[in-house]
Amino acid sequence: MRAYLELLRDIRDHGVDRGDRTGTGTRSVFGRQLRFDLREGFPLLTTKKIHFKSVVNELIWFLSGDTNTRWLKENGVSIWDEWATEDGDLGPLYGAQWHAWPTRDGGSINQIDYVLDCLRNRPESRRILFHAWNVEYLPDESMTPQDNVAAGRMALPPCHLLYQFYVANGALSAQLYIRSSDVFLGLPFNIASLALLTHMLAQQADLSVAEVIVSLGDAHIYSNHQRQVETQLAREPGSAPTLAIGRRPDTIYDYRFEDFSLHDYDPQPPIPAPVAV
Ligand code: DHF
Ligand code: TMP
Repeated sequence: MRAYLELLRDIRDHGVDRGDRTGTGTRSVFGRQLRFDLREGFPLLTTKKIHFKSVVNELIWFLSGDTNTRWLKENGVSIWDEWATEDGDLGPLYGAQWHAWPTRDGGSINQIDYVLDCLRNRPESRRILFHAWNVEYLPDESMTPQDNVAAGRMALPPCHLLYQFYVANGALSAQLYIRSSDVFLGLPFNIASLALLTHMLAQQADLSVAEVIVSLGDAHIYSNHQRQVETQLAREPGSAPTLAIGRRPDTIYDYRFEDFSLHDYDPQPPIPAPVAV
């Protein structure tokens, strides 16, 4: 995860100060790429403790097609609470678009099934991807997340948008485009989630794993994360943990938190930071 710490330093030292939608203020750079080799370990930050349970359960929740925070809450995850309605509703965001992209005839397309079909039957395809940027359901920027949900739109437009996969020598790689990246708070989750998804798809398609790559559009540090960034940069990274998956579920939709275990994850203490809503 040294590349992650270098990105924080790059933004701190070379970024441009800009206003943003939340009114918090950011320092940002545009267009960066980070690569992690999954054969060298699982890319989870060691310079602060990451709540791995939130990463796993959020991904299981996305894959199930769920867009209500109820199941997340029941499973100890609160990272989506600020954007949900009182009923826990978030509108048709990630889960809906991944699992059930709406079609003109009133049906839906499961993009995850499509990806698995490609990995199993056409691994050399250059079309193995899924996308969440469904323009018809994007929020109206002049409205609150909750009012957008009430109007049938997403609470927040997707940040991690486009997932593409590549198979060579029986090993799976993945690249994710993130249009807007909260580098201190969101990015460690996004990297870990991409790595986890790659391990799950590889297991389901009988492949080994290779690299994960994140490509960032607007990569920013919020002005109220500056102190936390300095704390983190003063810490020395430890070695990467490894991920073990305890069984092979029948389908990509049957994973549970208990199926995953991290070995040798010995992080430094958490660094709390406010999330810009
Ligand atoms: N908005 C903003 N401004 N930044 C985000 O990263 C973000 N992420 C969203 C939704 N909206 C967002 C969904 N993902 C946290 C992590 C990921 C996430 C939302 C929030 C977070 O608060 N992380 C804390 C504690 C996590 C926990 O204990 O479960 C952290 O310290 O990592
Ligand atoms: P925006 O829609 O104005 O770009 O605000 C979204 C914020 O959320 C932005 O700071 C990026 C951050 N974000 C992540 O970094 N990763 C995520 O997975 C999500 C959902 C949001």
